[in-house]
Amino acid sequence: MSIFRKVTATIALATMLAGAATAVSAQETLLRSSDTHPDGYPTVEAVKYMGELVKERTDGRIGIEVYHSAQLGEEKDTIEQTQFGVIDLNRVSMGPFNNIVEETQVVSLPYIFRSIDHMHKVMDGPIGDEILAAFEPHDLIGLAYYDGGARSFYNSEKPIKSMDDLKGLKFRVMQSDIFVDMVNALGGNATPMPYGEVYSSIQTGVIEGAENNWPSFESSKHFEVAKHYTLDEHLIVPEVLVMSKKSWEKLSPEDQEIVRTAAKESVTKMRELWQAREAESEKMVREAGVEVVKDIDKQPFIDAMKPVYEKYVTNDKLKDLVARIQATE
Ligand code: GTR
Repeated sequence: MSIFRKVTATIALATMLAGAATAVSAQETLLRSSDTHPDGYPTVEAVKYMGELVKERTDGRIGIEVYHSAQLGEEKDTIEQTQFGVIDLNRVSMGPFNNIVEETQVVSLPYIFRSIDHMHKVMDGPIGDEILAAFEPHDLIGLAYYDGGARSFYNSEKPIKSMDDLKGLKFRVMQSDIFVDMVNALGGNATPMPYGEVYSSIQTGVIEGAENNWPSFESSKHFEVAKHYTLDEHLIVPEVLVMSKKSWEKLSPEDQEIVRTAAKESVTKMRELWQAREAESEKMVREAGVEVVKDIDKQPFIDAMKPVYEKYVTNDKLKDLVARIQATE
């Protein structure tokens, strides 16, 4: 997006949201939360649940309205709007934060986590807290982490059974340089683009595929145009719920505590919903005739990531984080 279009979009969004931002009645504050996913998706439902908790605990003074289905824009743009305070809350993947909050690069590295359990142990502990705190200098308050499963490649052309099969195929990645280098290091060609453009780009042959987890592969309907899914699980990127620092500072310390606690409590709910949705999505996608390659030797993929680590894990802070994540049992 050009600067001019971005500014225009920001003004348009601010105008659209003005009024909704604050007063339903003189006392009520309605926080607007953005999500790229459709209604019913685990992240959307988890933030709604958090909203119920907040409403209950503030006797109806503060509520949350979730704008799902990318109604407020694509992730990269909504992050900027959240920094500006035009959007109050935002549920996003850590990937699009990579070029803003350096620490998020570490958890976006391919194969940094050995399993979902490993990711939970790290993000639920002091390392997770440290990364949440790293958002604040960038005008954002990190509230909680949600699950994003494991991301794997899918494409319209052929089953991928080894790294060789990725050669020459063009894959969409989230807008972060790490993912571009990741795909290139595996022998494919990477094209960063917003999530909302992926379906038509595969359909029209601009790209051959993309990569994502089961629920997103299903809910985005990408499986209709990409019939080959290989569970190489190259990324386990946590998702994060952030609040605009501007909106945060309008709340009293007591209300901040209520919001933070409710966000943390919504995590358990999210994980339950996520597990159920993963199973449902897998079933739906398999029934739609997608060919799934499950047994793939991941070692060559892991080995190929060495240059990506070398390029991004450059300073002492990031080296230390990587070492501590790897040492977490
Ligand atoms: C999903 C994630 C979204 C978005 C999307 C994408 O798994 O939940 O936040 O990042 O992937 O690929 O753009």
